[in-house]
Parts: sequence; C-alpha cells; structure tokens
Amino acid sequence: MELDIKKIKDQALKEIEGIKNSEEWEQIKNKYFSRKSGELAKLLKDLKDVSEDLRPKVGALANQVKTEIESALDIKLSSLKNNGSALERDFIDVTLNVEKYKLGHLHPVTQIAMELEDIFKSMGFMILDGPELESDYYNFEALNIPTWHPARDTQDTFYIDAKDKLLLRTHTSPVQVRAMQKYGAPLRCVVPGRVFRNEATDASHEHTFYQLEGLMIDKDISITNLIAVMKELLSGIFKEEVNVRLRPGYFPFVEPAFELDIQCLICGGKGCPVCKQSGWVELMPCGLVHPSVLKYGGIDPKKYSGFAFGLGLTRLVMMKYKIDDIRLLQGGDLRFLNQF
Ligand code: FA5
Repeated sequence: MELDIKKIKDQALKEIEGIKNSEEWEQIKNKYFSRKSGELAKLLKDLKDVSEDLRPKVGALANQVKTEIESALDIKLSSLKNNGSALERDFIDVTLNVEKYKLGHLHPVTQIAMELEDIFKSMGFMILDGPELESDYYNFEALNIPTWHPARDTQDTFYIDAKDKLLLRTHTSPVQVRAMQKYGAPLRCVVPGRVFRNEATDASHEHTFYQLEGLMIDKDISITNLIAVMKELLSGIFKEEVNVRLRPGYFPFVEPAFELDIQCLICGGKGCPVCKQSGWVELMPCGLVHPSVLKYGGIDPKKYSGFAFGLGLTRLVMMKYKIDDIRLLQGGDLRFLNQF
C-alpha cells in the first residue's frame, strides 16, 4: 500500500509538471481529486483494508501526498495564469451584458459656429482665435475707443485688473487689430468666440454669449463686398428666404457703420419678448474698417480698405431654431439640449 501511494505521488507530480494549459490542468485535477473516481479517493477507500496497526502510518502518508499534489496543482495554476498564452490571459467574454454609455453631442451654438466656419473657409477666410481675458488696449483703444469715449458705456464691462488694464472681452472685435498685426494685408478671417458683458438678462440678452467676427482687407474693398458676403452667410445658414434690413449704425471702429437686423423668426415679425415687440432682431453690426484702426494694425489705409462685421452668434442660433429665450442655451437643461 505504501508503495502504491508513492507511485501515485510520483506519477501525479510528473503529470502536473507537463501541464500546458488550463484544460489539461482541469483534467489532471479531476483524475486525482474527483470524489467518485479520483485516484486519491480510491486510495482513501482502500485504507479500510489496511491492518489496524499500520493504518495510522499509511493514513498519514496518504494525507501528506494529497497535500503535496494539491499544492503542486496550485503552483501550476498560478504559473499558467502568469505565463499563459495571450489568448487565455486576455480572454474577454464578448457575450457579457455591459452597461451602454450614452454619447453626448455638440452644443447647438458649436454646431452653427462650425457650419459658419465651413461657409467662410469656402470663401478663403482663415478661422482665428483670441484671448477671452483681453487688454483694454485691444478691446477698446486700438478700436478707436479711448477711455473718455461714450461708446464704452454701450458695452458694460467686467474689469478684472485695473492696474494691468485687463478685462473680459466684451466683443470679438479685439481680434481685428491682433490679426492685422500678425498677418498684415490682404487678410480674410473670421473669429468665433465667447464674450462677456455685465448685462441684466432677458429673453434676448445674456451676460455670456457668442459672436463671430468677420474681417476682410484688400485693395478696393467696398460695401458691395460686405453685402455679398452677408448674403452668402445668411443663405448658407437659413437655407430659406429670410427678411433682413440694413440701417445706419454707429461704432467708432467702422465708417460708415450699419446694423443688419433680421425679421424675428419667433413671431414672424408680429412682435414678441425676443424682438421687444419690434418685429426685428439686431443680428449683425458691420461697416468699413476705420482708417485709424487699419493704422493700429500696421496697415496703410491709403493702399488698403476693408469691411468688418460682428455677428451675434447666439442670436443667430435662436433665430435658426426658433428658441424664444436666450437663457435656455446656457441653462444646461438636457431636456432642451437633447433636441439638437
Ligand atoms: C459689437 O459687439 C461690435 N463689436 C460689432 C461690430 C463688429 C460692429 C465689427 C462693426 C464691425 P454689438 O454690441 O451691437 O456690437 O453686438 C453685436 C451683436 O451681438 C448684436 O447685434 C447682438 O446680435 C449680439 N449681442 C449683443 N449683446 C448681446 C447680449 N447681451 N446677449 C446676446 N447677444 C448679444
């Protein structure tokens, strides 16, 4: 009997050493430990035939062998896990039910900004960017608005640092002079971006909103070029006939200046809180770049002229999707945002 136990042990340890994968491991484990037909189970059954005086010794030997085989199997299993084939190691059960993540989407203002960028790129315009924390110089001075100028009062400003004259830009127009200084003339660019004003909010006014600045400088640029570009912009976005009107405006950095208004698409021109009952919404002030601004940008006004516009991007999105309150766009309510 003792000899049989030793034989089983030698055979088991040899077989365990030769195991190459988890299937073989499982087979060997069953061969020795299966409750009914396992070699060790048989061995323990046979113990009852051993004479009583030898039984404790043989029993102890059988238990020791059982423990040795078990621990050899454990060691083999962990080495299989560490060194197993890549297939075994990286196994993923693709049939498992996994939680599905909902994908988000771009904000409607971003979607329209990207559409506008495509329209302008097709006309040879660059897409530029500028700092939201801007200097008083670029936001006002270089746009012909010195400290004493009453035009400053039309853009209620968040001043950040009086000493360094830093502020949150009130419009995208500061990028006009920045772009001129960087690229010179001729120049075609648009600048989509976020702007900030200390506004009392209502259906059509936010303290944080988006504009898209446009600038074109070349030889002999006139109002005709400006109107052609605006038509392209509006038909590209609305893809339907919209009523617009051009009226005289005033901005110190363009001369002459105009206001382009769009007939309110929320009420069809009848009057509502968005258009303040007037039937028209201010959308896009514009004009020919003032010679002083060209000089600030390092461009000779005797050789070049240009036009500029400042599209109210958030208002354009309101008109496009007939959104009757501007505050919905920044509210973060998914029931609203998921409609786009
Ligand atoms: C300006 O900001 C000028 N920089 C535009 C400009 C550029 C004129 C180039 C000439 C040449 P204004 O303050 O009117 O202008 O704003 C431009 C547009 O931004 C408005 O027509 C309107 O559509 C939008 N807008 C202005 N204030 C708000 C506000 N509080 N909330 C939402 N949209 C606004």
